Amino acid sequence: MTTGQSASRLQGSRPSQRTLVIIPTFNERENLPLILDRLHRACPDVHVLVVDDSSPDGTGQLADQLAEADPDRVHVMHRVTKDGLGAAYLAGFAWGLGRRYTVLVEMDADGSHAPEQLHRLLDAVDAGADLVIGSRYVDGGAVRNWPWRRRALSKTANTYSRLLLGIDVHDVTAGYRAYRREVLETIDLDAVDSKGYCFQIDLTFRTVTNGFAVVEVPITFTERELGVSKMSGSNIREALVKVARWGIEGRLTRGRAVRADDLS
Ligand SMILES: Nc1nc2c(ncn2[C@@H]2O[C@H](COP(=O)(O)OP(=O)(O)OP(=O)(O)O)[C@@H](O)[C@H]2O)c(=O)[nH]1
Ligand SMILES: [Mg+2]
Repeated sequence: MTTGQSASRLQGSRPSQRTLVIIPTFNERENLPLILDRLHRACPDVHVLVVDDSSPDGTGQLADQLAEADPDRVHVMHRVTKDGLGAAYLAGFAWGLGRRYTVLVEMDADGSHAPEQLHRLLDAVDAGADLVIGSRYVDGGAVRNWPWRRRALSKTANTYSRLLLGIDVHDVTAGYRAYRREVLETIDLDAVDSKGYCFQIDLTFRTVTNGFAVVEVPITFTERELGVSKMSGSNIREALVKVARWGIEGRLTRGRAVRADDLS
């Protein structure tokens, strides 16, 4: 008898054939139609889940209209209160894992994560990576239109996290990522309570310590042109305190972070 896995290998199927792109939104009315249009032009086969936290600007209702126009590919989750990026992604992961998606992607609504570069992440998953990070800080990666203060904050956060956690990932705070479903099924998502961009560090650390292969592929990150940032001082404090705690607890079983070329 043929197992499911060997059957899919025989048919030559790739994990990225069933990809869900999760887009959390809070007040992204101007950006949402643009990003969905770009995404489906670049990758017509991916499905999207918009996770909206009752945006006062009506992003949730607009998402419903977009889903009505494209019911197979566009889905919407409405949450009652604004509860941070981390909680929105956790809800989105649960939705995707409850369905048959094999790759779950994180993407911002504000255009910072170019849908035209999504294929780089998906190709690396298909080549065997468990988590692919769209990285600003590997060769070929770039940041466009960021003021020096944002650059400095991001670089400092990455150096701080790398040193304290002892993980060999160059862009640990990056929010453009693709997870193979097995990663999210394995790591203890119920224990994750990081809200802001610390969520990305938290999940990277858990992925690495569980021994999964993390690959960074270069992307060009572009500062948002429309709408306002939700980055706050409390986000930064949360990351500082938690990363220090994880580092000090020394609960590191060091996993292996590899670059794309290590897999080939
Ligand atoms: N559902 C939900 N989405 C959120 C929340 N906070 C931020 N987002 C979304 O998460 C994505 C990233 O948020 P941004 O405000 O761009 O934060 P950032 O990218 O860290 O900051 P910038 O660099 O200033 O853009 C965007 O799509 C936001 O709309 C939240 O509390 N709930
Ligand atoms: Mg942003």
